[in-house]
Amino acid sequence: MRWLTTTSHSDIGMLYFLFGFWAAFLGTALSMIIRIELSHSNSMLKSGSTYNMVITAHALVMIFFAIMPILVGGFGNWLIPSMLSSPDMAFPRMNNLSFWLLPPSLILLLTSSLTESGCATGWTIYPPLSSLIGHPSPSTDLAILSLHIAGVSSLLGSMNFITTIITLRPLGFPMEKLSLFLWSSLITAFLLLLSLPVLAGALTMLILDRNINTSFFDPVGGGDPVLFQHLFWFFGHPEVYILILPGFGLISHVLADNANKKFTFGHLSMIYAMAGIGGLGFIVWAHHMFTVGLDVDTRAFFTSATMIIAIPTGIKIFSWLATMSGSPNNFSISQMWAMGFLFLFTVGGLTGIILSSSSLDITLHDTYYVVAHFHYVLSMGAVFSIFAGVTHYMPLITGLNMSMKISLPQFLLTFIGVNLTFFPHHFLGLAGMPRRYTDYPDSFTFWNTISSLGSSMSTLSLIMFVWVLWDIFSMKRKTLSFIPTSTHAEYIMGFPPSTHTYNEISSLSI
Ligand code: HAS
Ligand code: CU
Repeated sequence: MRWLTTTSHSDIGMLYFLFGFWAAFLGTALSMIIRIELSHSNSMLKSGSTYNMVITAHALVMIFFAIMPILVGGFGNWLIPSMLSSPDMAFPRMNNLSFWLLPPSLILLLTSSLTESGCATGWTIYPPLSSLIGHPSPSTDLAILSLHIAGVSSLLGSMNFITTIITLRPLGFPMEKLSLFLWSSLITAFLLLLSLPVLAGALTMLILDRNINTSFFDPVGGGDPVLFQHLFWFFGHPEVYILILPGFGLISHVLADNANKKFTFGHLSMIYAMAGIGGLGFIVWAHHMFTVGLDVDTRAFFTSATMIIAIPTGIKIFSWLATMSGSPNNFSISQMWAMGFLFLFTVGGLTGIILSSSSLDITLHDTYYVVAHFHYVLSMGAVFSIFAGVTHYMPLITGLNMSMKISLPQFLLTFIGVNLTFFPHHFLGLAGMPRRYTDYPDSFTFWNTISSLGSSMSTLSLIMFVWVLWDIFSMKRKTLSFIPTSTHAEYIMGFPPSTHTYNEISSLSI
């Protein structure tokens, strides 16, 4: 029962971790269905719609129930109060509510998949496919309600994060000296706060179109389906930066700690770079819509605005490299994950730049090239940053050390697995293989088989991670003390521990 009512940030952080890891397994199981289906030509699944139901569930589970809960909820709750030296979050009870909205939301999504033929719209839920005409069963309504609830959970969390970071700093502590994970969480929270209401608006209009005969997205009644795409991507593009920014924060700490430095190279420019990525993230959404018939000036604008994001991102990549140079590094397991992140995220970022060119995107849109791009930035960017964070902060969270003997092969297996899975997608995309189909011409068989082989390796590596965890808890190699150099506010600045008292904190809570 304690778990239901807890207001402690570390308990809630642990709940987020457990929930997120469970969902990651679910998402991986769904991805195995996808890769088994695509391991050879011809179809094993009953229909293309069943296949699309699986890819929809895979994407939504991974984005909303695995990566966001782990990176924002789990690491946010563990690290924000400890980096601020404050005893808890600003609104501890609201924190509890944020977490407990997630299980009902996930249950709604799973119920949706089990209802009639499921919601086969893709995570983008474009009408008219998601309208009554494309999806008459209530499964789509259930999926929309699930997203609504997950959105409320994230909105409550983001208000809590913003209030905590701004108001619970040690007295007089300058904002620009806050650690980079705090900054990444603050900017992520603002992105959530500004983008989620737009998604909620679009979802509400869709549910009204489906149920009470409005026609926001139906041309027959004067509506426009392209309006949905604008609203969705006004949320959707900032969302992809929501998925990666907390990972950026973690990578900064892992690299600085392993290089025995107090700060990441260019601390202030790293803050501006993250703010720049967050801000620009709001004016590039139509790069997902180059094929809907935008006029040439609009396409020129969205191409240029998107390309400019390479600048702040480049500042981050080169500052991380500079952080590593100049002092002996501790090549720990967390450093391996962080270095893997640097290389693979850059590969994914560069294919993003290629896609941002509207002329190239006309042919590449909705092909496997896009699938390759976003898995390099997500499965290898966001996921590697999670592993870097988990392996780095394991001693802080559990007081126990990890064994390099098992975790190094686990890292190598993942590294080889994900690259074998997703690198061939570039070739398939360039050859014209479209997304969201169950079958393909025989000439695409070779790279698809390699990709399915790679995905079996990365699934094995996830199972191996359970062994890593088992080893940690059964061997009980205790750490004597663990104060990562870049983690504690007072340690960095020589500030006394937080001057806030517990009473002040609880008077803030709702
Ligand atoms: Fe993306 C589609 C463009 C970053 C996630 N992206 C997606 C989708 C997802 C996603 C999930 O313009 C698919 C959505 C769907 O279901 O349809 N993306 C970019 C660009 C960046 C970018 C320009 N994406 C991300 C991140 C994600 C993510 C981060 C999640 C974690 N993305 C696109 C476009 C599409 C797209 C198109 C639509 C495609 C379509 O047709 O559907 C940038 O933020 C990346 C910046 C990073 C780098 C690497 C490091 C920088 C260095 C500095 C030097 C580089 C320079 C560039 C100066 C650029 C090292 C030189 C250029 C050369 C070619 C050498
Ligand atoms: Cu985008």
